[in-house]
Amino acid sequence: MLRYWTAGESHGKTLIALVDGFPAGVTVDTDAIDVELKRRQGGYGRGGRQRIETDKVDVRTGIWHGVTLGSPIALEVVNRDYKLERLDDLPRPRPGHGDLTGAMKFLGSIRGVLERASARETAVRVAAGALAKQLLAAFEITVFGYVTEVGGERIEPIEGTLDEQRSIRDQSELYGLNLDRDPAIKALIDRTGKDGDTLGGIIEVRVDGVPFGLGTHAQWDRKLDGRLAQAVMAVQAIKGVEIGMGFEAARRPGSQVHDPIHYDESKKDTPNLGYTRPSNNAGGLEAGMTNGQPIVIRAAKKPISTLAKPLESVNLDTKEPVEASYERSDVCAISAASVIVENVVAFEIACAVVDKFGGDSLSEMLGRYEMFLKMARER
Ligand code: EPS
Repeated sequence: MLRYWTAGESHGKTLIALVDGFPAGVTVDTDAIDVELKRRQGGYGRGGRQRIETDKVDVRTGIWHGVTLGSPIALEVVNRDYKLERLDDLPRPRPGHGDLTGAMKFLGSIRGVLERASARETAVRVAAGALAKQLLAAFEITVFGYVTEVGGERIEPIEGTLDEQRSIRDQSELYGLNLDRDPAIKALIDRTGKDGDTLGGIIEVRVDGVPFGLGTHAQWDRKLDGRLAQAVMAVQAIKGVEIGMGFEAARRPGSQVHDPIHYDESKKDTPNLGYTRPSNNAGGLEAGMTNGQPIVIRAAKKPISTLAKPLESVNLDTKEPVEASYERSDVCAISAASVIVENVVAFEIACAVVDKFGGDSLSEMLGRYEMFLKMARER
């Protein structure tokens, strides 16, 4: 069973992800993890913190000569802006953050909760996901995330191969797939920032190369759609998750929702084993299991809750009305969120691959994977 936990506060000494159950024999490329960390720090509309930090991963345990051992892997990203001991409590809770809820739940300070609730923690979730991608690469599974909406403005993705789309995304300061839309949306982010306000948006993640049978229908907590929804919803500020056609499927008759099943002998050596579908409204998942089609998952992110022009709040000591506190923050972090969601999805897919083809080492897993494909083709 592959899993991970994180530790660390936004302005604490360090951030750590502890990855357990990762198979032996995977060559770890830390530069590739750092590329993802850098992408997470970027995107148009980010705040001053990203000029202080240069996030880099340090693989502290679980590798030898650059190869995983099958033992727990501790990933560390050190905070340059370590100042937690010098920070005071926050007096006035910000609507939308964990300030009020956390202070009540823990009968304590706001600072003690906000430091852990901050999206800074996602740096090590990205590190864990980027490590998981290196396992998925051995199975030729790719995970690709991009922004499709910012503050209600659509970025209609331009069609193309994965390489073409990746090249567009990596040129876009918004991490979208339509460079023509960027100037207007960047101007919107600028105007919003000047007004002391913030913006959210929508992210889409596509997983290609997925074989049949990841996840299972047999028990509710092992259905892969449920697992993915939990991982994505658990990213800071995500308020909605859709798979495939998502909410739109509720508005249509079944004949316009379900993907017909065809067979194309020439595709039998691909992950769909020849079972092609003219549409993919299911988003690659039926009965909690992958169906050989790409997984498509969308996430809705609310705007950052720290507003330079603060909302109404209450002083927790006097109960008097006050303006919410303001601390340095971002105007729009949707691009960063696309990197985070991409990587948490990658980790969940890697968990499902380990569940299905699990072994102690990558070579054993690959052997089982080949055997499964052969048996499924012959079924
Ligand atoms: C973040 C670092 C934080 C914020 C942001 C995400 O840095 P600081 O609080 O020092 O400015 O920019 O955190 C939040 C959005 C939040 O709500 O706490 C990061 O590295 O992603």
